[in-house]
Formats: sequence, C-alpha cells, structure tokens
Amino acid sequence: SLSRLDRANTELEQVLMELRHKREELEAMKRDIHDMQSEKTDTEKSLRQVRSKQKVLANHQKQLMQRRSQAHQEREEEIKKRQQALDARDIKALEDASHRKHAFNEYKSSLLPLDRAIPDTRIKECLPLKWDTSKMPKTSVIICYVNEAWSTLLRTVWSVLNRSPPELIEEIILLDDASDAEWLGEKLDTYVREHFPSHVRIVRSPDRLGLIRARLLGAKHAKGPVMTFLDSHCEANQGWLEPILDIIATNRTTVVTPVIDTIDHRTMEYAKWTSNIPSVGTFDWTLDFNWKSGVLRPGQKLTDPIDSPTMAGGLFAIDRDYFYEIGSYDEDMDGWGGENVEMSFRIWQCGGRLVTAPCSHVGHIFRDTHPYKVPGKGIHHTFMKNSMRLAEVWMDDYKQFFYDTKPKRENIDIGDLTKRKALRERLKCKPFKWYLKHVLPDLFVPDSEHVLHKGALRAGNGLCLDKMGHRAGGQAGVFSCHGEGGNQGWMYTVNDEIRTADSLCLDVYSSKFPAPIHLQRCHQKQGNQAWKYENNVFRHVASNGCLSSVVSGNGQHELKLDTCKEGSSGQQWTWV
Ligand code: LR7
Ligand code: MN
Repeated sequence: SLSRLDRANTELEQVLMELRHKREELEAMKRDIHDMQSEKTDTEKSLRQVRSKQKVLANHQKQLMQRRSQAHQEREEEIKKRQQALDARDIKALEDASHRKHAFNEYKSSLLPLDRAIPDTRIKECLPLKWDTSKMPKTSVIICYVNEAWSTLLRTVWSVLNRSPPELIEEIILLDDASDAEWLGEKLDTYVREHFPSHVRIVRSPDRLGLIRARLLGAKHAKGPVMTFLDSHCEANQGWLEPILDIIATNRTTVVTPVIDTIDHRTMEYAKWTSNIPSVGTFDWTLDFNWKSGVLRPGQKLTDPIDSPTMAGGLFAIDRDYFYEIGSYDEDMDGWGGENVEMSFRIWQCGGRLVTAPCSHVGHIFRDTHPYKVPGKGIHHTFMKNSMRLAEVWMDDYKQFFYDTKPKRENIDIGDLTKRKALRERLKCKPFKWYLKHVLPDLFVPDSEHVLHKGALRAGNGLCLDKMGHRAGGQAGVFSCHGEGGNQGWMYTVNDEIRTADSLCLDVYSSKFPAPIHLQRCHQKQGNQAWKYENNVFRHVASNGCLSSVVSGNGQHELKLDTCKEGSSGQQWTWV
C-alpha cells in the first residue's frame, strides 16, 4: 500500500505540473488577448481620427466648390457650348486674330477659368515656412492697364483675392490708363460691383498717362501702408504675399519683387519649371533690363531674400511712405520703359535695398510686342528719352558707355532734370561707381581697361559684322555698313571676346567648316568665345578657324568660321 501511495503521489505531482503548465499557457493567452484588445482600441481610435479628418477635408472641399462662384460655372458652360460649334480651322483663325490684337493668345485665355489652378512653383524648402500675418502690414495692390483683355485682367484680380490672406489686402486698385475698349467700361463696373463689392476700386484716368504716371496716380489713391504693383496679365501663386510683406515688415527700406514665372503667350501655360535660386535683374549698357543668375551669399539659405541689382519693373512691393521718401518715379518720364532701371539704381545708391523673395511666385504673360500705342512719339522714343534722363541723373561719367551704344541718336528733348538732380543731392546718394562695385561687381564695364577696340567691323569685301537683331542663340551675319552702331556696334575685349553692347559674344561650337557663328551671352571664360586679333584677322582659338564674310552658293552674303586663307579679303577686318 505504501508503494501504491508512492505511485499516486507521483501521478498527483504530474497532474499538478501539467496544471501549472496549463495555467502558464492560460496566463500567456490572457496577456496576448489583452495586448490584442489594446491594439484594437488603438486602431479604432486612429480609424476614428482618419474618418473625422476625412470629414473635415470633404467639408472644406465642399466649401471651396461653393465658393467657386456661380459666375465661374455659368461662364465655363457657356464656353463649352460655343467651342462645340467650332472646328479646328475656325479656332486657329480666332487665336491668330486675338494674338494680333493683344500680342498673346487671348482667345485661348478667354476659354480658361478665371480662377484656374496653376502649378505651385515654390521650391520644397519654402513649404514648411510658417508666417505670422498678424505682424505684417496690409497692402494695396495697384494694377495699371490700357485696353487689357477681359480674361487676363480678371484672372489677375481673382488670383490675388484667392491666394492672399484676406487680412493682408487693403484693396485692389484698377487704374485704367484711358482705355477705350468697350469691355472695360460699364461691363467691368457691373462685374466688380457684383463680385468684389468691398475690395476692388476702379480709378479711370481721363487722359493717357503712360505707364509711369499711371502708377503715380494709382499710388495717390492707395490707402495701405504697403503698395504692391502688378502688371494687368499676372497670376499670383500660392503663398505669394506673405514672404513679401514679411521682408518689408522687417525693414521698410527694402523693396521686394516676387519670382516672376512665365505664362506662355501662345499656349497660356503656366511654366512649371523654376530654378532653385531665382534669377535676379541686371542691365546692359544699352540700359535694357536683363536677367542673370542669382548668387547666394555665404551662409544664405535658399529661402532668404536675395539681392537683385535691378528689377523688371512691373511686379514689386514697397512701403508707401518710403516710395515717396526715395523719390517715387520721375514724373517727366513718358510712356513706357526705363523707369524700372531708374528706380533700381536710385534704391541702391540712396541707401535702400532691392531683393527678390524666393518663396513668392507670380506668373506674367511675357509677350514679344506691345499691343498699344503710347502717347507722343511711340514706345521707342519714350524708352530712349527715359533712359537718357536716368543716365544723366544717376550714372555720372559712366553714362558715356550708354551713349556709345547709340551713336546716331535722333535729337531728343529730355526736358529739365533739376528736380531729379536735387533729389539725388538731398538724399546724399552714392556715386554710380559705388553701385557697380558693391551691387554688380561682375558686370562688364566697357572702359579702356577692358576694351581694346570698339566701333563697327568692316570686312575687306565692304560688308559689316552685324547682329541682325538676333538674341542669344541666334546667328550673327554681315550687312551693308550703316554707321549707326546698334546691330553693328562691337567691342574687342582684353578677354579676347568680340562682344555687343548688350552682352552677346561671338561663339562657335561646330567644328565643321564653314561653321555658323552664334551669338551667346558672354561668359568671360574664353572657351568658344576666345578670338585672337592679329594683322586684321580674327582667329577662333578653340578651332583655329577664321572669321569670314563669305558668299554662299545662292549668292547670299553670310558670316562663317572658315579655314584661314592668307590675304582673303573676307577675312580682313578693320575697325571703322
Ligand atoms: O501707356 C501704358 N499704360 C499702361 O497702363 C503702357 C502700359 N500700361 C500697362 C500695361 O497694360 C501693363 O499692365 O502697364 C503694364 C506694363 O506694360 P506691358 O505689360 O505692355 O509691358 P512689359 O511687361 O513688357 O513691361 C515691363 O517693362 C516695363 C518698362 O516700362 C514696365 O516696367 C512693366 O511693368 C514691365 N513688366 C514686368 O516687369 C513684368 C515682367 C517682365 C519682364 C522682364
Ligand atoms: Mn507685362
């Protein structure tokens, strides 16, 4: 019986052990269940969060859709109906006609929503930036126009209203420079009354003022502490305004431009591409505005304002009081042109600063011609007069380099300069030499230190080297000598370049003779732009060919790079 007891005992121990195991398993299962339960609640919680976020988003979208006013939808349906009745040839004809009238494809524009979506062109570094609008001044937005198309004018206005924090917009002033287009009369009054009753004001000038005096009149009407000027065919992009006003809030003597994106004048497409560092403004000695690549200072972030030596002129913001302190505009400038370079020199020379805000983007329709006439003797004339005024007031002895580019100026009465010269005195502005040294140190200065020869270049066969009115990428040619400079004005530099006053250099990149001679922006790095000038011959250093005025197969005179032949008259170039 003792051994039975023993056996029973062992069995009991075994059972107990199993029981213990089972209990442990049970505990483990319980723990698992508990874990799973809490996981479940977590998932349920985040699911609930996602759902509520979705709801908020849907609501938001609904509101947005509702805010797209009835008018937009009605207009778009109307357009659709009209389009269905046309075939491709009709459309092409309508587009061409509108292009002749407005210098861009207005027909295409008229089919696009007035509040269309455009690509957000900001670099990614801009997106996380947070702006405190409560510390920013309000702005008046001033848009001057003469016979601007309906669709582009209103798209400018809608883009400003839809893409600006409302608390930052004091008003939008539409300054009509005496347009006679019928759509800009009562029809516009009604539209503005219906859609923008509280924000938009139309001011109509009874006489044609020209762009510069039109802006001065717009400024007179502005109530906001900051004024933002825009051309009448722009589209403000996402978040365009905050970076601009932030800079002015920090320093009221800084004048700010957005990055200007391109809206194509044929397709109306808003360009998606922009470079990481925006282009900034420079100028040529013809006093034309030009772009150059922006450069970051050491330690400067991609989102920081970047110094711009000049501005394009149409799109900028300025503290209203500072605008007057610094001399607003030269009110004796007529029509169009030059005012932007004048204001740029003045800002820098008189202690201010001109910058581009990399996170602010506004699109502009760039076009090839102007669809309007300016009062007086036309755009060419006013541009010349305005440039002469600015050269006389701001450029000291350097003005001569500008005059050198225009050897045959018509007699232009540039008027009285006393007021502008007094302004320069009063503000104790720095000399132009200072501006060149500190603001545009890399600009080519055509003085005797840098230029070995200048004038026209005549080949032995009697023709002159000619830019043929082409821009960068085009080809240079030869033409009968006219002695007016312009397309026939050339310089040979210490850098071995053959260059024009507007910074184009003769450039050859094909090695097959006879090779075309291209015009490219001067890069000052020798390479394909280096020429040796000896015994009246220009030898292209990289390819060892000679600059030649030749007669082609069909009897046409052409400029080529060809094998050097001693004594060939087309390869003998003299300065005249
Ligand atoms: O007599 C006029 N009255 C006007 O109100 C002539 C023009 N205007 C208006 C016109 O309707 C337009 O809204 O002024 C604005 C500028 O005229 P545009 O668009 O025909 O000229 P643009 O874009 O070729 O002109 C550039 O250079 C001008 C020089 O005087 C002005 O500074 C423009 O504002 C300027 N535009 C820009 O800077 C946009 C970027 C272009 C570049 C580079
Ligand atoms: Mn323009």
